[in-house]
Amino acid sequence: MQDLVNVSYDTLIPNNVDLSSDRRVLKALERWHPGYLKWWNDLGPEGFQDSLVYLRTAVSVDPKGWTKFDYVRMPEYRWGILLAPEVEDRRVPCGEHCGEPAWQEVPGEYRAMLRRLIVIQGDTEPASVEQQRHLGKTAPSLYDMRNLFQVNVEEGRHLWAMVYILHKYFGADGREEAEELLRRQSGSAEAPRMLGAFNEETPDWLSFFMFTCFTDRDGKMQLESLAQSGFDPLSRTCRFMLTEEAHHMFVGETGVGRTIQRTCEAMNQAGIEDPYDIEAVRALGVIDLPTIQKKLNLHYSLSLDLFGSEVSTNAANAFNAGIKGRFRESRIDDDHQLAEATYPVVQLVDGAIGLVDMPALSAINMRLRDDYTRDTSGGVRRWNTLIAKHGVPFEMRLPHDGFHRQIGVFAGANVTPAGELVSAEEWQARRQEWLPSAADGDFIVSLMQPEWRPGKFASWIAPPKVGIDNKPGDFEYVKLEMA
Ligand code: BYC
Repeated sequence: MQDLVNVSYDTLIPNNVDLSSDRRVLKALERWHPGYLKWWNDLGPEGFQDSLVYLRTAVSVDPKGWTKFDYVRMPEYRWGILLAPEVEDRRVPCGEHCGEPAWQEVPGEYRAMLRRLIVIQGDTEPASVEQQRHLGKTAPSLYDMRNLFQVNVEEGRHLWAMVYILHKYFGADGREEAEELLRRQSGSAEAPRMLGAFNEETPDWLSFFMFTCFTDRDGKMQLESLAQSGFDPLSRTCRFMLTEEAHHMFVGETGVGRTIQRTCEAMNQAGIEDPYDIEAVRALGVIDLPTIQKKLNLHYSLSLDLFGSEVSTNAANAFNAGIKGRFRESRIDDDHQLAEATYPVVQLVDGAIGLVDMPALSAINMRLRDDYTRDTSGGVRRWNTLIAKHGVPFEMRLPHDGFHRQIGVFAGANVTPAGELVSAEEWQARRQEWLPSAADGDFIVSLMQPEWRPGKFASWIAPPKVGIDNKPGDFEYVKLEMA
């Protein structure tokens, strides 16, 4: 019997699921592996595949010490299959089966629903790697380059996590779905990725930081919901993915924070007090705060779309079946069935935005989105503290939930970031006040000059407070020459 906490690294596919005694699944995964490597080489980080990168690899699922740092070439990264330890006597936490023993096999009646959720989750992981593949070339430091690659290899591992579940529990159609996950491509006209935000471009590093801050946080919320699943293998795999996800959001939040910090420092040094004096601020080689706010507006609104419609039968069915719970379901004090409960849902009524009480069961997506907004606002508060510390009169704000939406109640509505409904003409006329224009994009791209000397940072971003794995400031996180 294999050690189910520490990971076995003596097989081609490191794992803590005793793969060596599961010949069928091992074979299926070994057949999938070359296609995965081809995908990584073709659509993963462009260049740098021969560089030695200081990466963490999971060696255990013990939260106290699960990781090991070392120099690794990315194609040789040990992508493994790791499930959090089984919780003894775990029960279905919600819905009509609430309190029954959690399922160790796929319940037949929910097979299609489960497969769809797993495929959607799986689809986002390689999509983000594809979106970020050009960024290495313009990395503002070796520290940031390492963080990018760390995020990328772990998103690759999250794909493995979903593919394992598909192969192990979904037979021939699971294998087919696993192939499809390598076939679809972010931004492709013929076979795009499944969710909107994963077909957008990530043209610069500020977009990357916003993406890891806002879109990875949607990932966190969705994984938290799937970690509540009554289908235990899915719950366990998502629980471990969440351990890795925390670093991705750290990269995003501190990346935006360091960008803001550098802007404020440069303004202070030059004696510029007006944050809206955009030309003067840009002339300092930093990104002005109003443009950072526009990027925030874009990425936050794209990420809200990932929660689906506020009122959703799909979400109600998944909750009722016990295959997707609410955020921290097991800590909520109610009947976990939502038989009578209501939840306030945003609606457009008679040309105005209002809240209407709806059956809570149908408002599961709305509730998760509200939890997300709360979770997100902490980061924005920290950025504002930083700005205030520099004495710059500016505050970052999350835009209204109705701003710039494609999915749900607000799809197609003309809502300003402040939450006012305006005419389509007015919205279009003011669009460039709220969302990055082509010229804003060009300016940001013009700043994306690589800085690859150890310990040095590009003009527009401040160094981090501490290094990764407590390494000193001039640590060589990526060895660019072939070793
Ligand atoms: N784009 O009832 P509805 C991450 C479709 S991120 C396109 O409103 P439902 C990560 C929907 O599929 C987390 N289509 O929504 C982050 C449905 O179509 P069908 C990824 C959309 O089903 C960074 C129809 O509209 N994980 O991990 O309740 C880096 C009506 O659906 C969209 C998950 O999302 C959209 N935005 O909820 C790396 C978890 N929204 O089936 C990774 C799994 C809706 O009628 N997925 N539609 O043809 C789910 O839980 C749900 O499917 C959704 C949608 C939350 C996505």
